[in-house]
Amino acid sequence: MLHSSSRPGVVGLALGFLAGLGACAPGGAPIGAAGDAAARVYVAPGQHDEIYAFLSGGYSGNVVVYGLPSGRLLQQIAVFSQYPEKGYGYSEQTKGMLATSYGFVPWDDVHHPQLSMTDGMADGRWLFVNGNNTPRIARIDLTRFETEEIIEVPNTAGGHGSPYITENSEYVVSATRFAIPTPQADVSIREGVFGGMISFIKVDPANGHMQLAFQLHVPGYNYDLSRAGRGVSHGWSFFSTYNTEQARTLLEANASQRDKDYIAAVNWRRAEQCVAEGKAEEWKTPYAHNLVGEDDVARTEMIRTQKVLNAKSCPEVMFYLPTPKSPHGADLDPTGEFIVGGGKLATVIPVHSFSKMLKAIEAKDFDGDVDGFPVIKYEATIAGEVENPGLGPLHTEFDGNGFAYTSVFISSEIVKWSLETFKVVDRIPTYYSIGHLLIPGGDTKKPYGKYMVAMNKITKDRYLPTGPELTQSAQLYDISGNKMKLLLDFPTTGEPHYAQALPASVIKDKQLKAYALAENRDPYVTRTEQDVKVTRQGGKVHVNMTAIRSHFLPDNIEGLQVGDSVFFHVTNLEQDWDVPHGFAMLGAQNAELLIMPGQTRTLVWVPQRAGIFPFYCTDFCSALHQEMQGYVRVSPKGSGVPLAWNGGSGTIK
Ligand code: RUQ
Ligand code: CUA
Repeated sequence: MLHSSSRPGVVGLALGFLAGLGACAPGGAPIGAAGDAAARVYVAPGQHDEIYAFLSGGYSGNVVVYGLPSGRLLQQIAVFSQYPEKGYGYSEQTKGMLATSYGFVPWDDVHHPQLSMTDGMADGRWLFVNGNNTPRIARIDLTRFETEEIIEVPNTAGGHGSPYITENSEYVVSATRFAIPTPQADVSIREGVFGGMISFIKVDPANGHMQLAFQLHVPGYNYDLSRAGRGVSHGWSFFSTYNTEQARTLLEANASQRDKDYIAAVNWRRAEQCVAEGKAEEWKTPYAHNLVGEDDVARTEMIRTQKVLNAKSCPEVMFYLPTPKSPHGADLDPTGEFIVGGGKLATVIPVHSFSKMLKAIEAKDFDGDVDGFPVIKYEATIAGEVENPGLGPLHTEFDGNGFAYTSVFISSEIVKWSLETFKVVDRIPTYYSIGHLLIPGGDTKKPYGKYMVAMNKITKDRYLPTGPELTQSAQLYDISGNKMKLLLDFPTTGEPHYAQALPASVIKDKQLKAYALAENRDPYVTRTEQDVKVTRQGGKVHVNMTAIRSHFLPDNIEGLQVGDSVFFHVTNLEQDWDVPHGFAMLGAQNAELLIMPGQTRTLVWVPQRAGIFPFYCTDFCSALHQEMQGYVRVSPKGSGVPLAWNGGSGTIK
């Protein structure tokens, strides 16, 4: 991605361009918006949006859900970052989700949401997202909007070209952005041999569980973005590469030397064959696999081996398609025939043809090889070049009506072009410096179309100023007619990269309303108020507590001591929709718990001082929510105050 901080030259250029646009219209008239924009995005109070959009939260580490066309923020899904609002990564049940081979890593950088697919269409079961920094892939369940699984990707640095799913969710595919020694080694930065890794992670069709099937060891370029083939190209995956110069320093100049880098075309069916023939080696890099169990508790398995297939030992597994210049996006049209490169520094948008590529492979129409991997002649695969695409084309999405839409960073615009003539037919400014763009279903066989969302890196004057940091922003466009029309600006959290969206009808009726209390298998569940209790095991005290409108039980506990580890296992006894309870304790070096109906969550508190400490419900749950509170008494270490509580068999009456 193009980070403004690292590309001052580019930003300068972009802003220069903006000055030319006269971005501030007098009198507060909508800038660049369609006259009837307000009516088109207005969703009346009480009405629902037509579309769910899942925006990556970038360096917030989470995913943000918006309704379209209103741009209303519906939910934040905690994924790679601890999220105190939900107690995610703080409660005992969720901490395991953030385990890695490096220990507990409570943050990451989310770039690309990817909906699970059946027959090339988003099926609404799961959303996968990547963590770029400590490479991981997460799976979010779309009946609960909660993260259910995170798998670390070993032998990889910069999990950027990820998690691009195949058309029947056979694999989520992930590639290395930063070449490193593979396997890791203590070598000279300048002289060491670095490699790249493309990982194929199997998705169990029954429950979505991920398993690293194999990794493909490839030359040490920066594999940037990817798409899995669909339709005619199913069985292949495509990866843009930059820094084929293999520079190790000052990449902005040193990785921009060559006219062309490559799109790597990987035949993963062929890779599967080679693995089946026993050609993969066993490597021993540890990686974490975190999964929420039947008891709703995240547990970690540290896995210590993986299958690595050296691409060189598997002839015809990978071909390089020369692509101008430092390509970023590698996107496939709905039929899977066209592979569109987004050359950040290119003057055209190159469009490769998959069928021409197969013919060129057949005819060995090669231009030599790199490292033994055939480089196919540029002319042999190219179906067309879109001229005049603006400065800095990045990503392309499709409307299913024969048009492609490419985001253009430096000149801050979207260009619409024809898949038949490869001519630009329309262009529209973005405010400002667009990265990804999204068309609902724009990466499926049948795009839903209708709207397009631009995700912009810079907002400058678009909103009320808020100190040095301004909000990032998305913009909604109408693409139902010949001309694109701007409808709406809406702020986003973190820095959104990519997003995916689907019609609300696909998932809205499948939403879980409450966890069934009868099926709660948490080891510390308390199913009725008669069962509440407090037990001491040495320095550990377990409190089996219940919450129901509008009290906790027990709500008086005595006999805790300074330095104890107190485990509050709070079960929410409610079985109604939209009645979570919260739990917060004075002085706890922790967040709150937010407990869904029927669920159990555990907060650990180590009291530091003697005294009386209140706890309370944080979620305004009823008219008597303010009354939903309790007290614990903490005595000095070694004190003789007996353990006592109210409720169940407790002795405080
Ligand atoms: S990126 S702005 Cu997907 Cu990280 Cu292109
Ligand atoms: Cu429970 Cu407020």
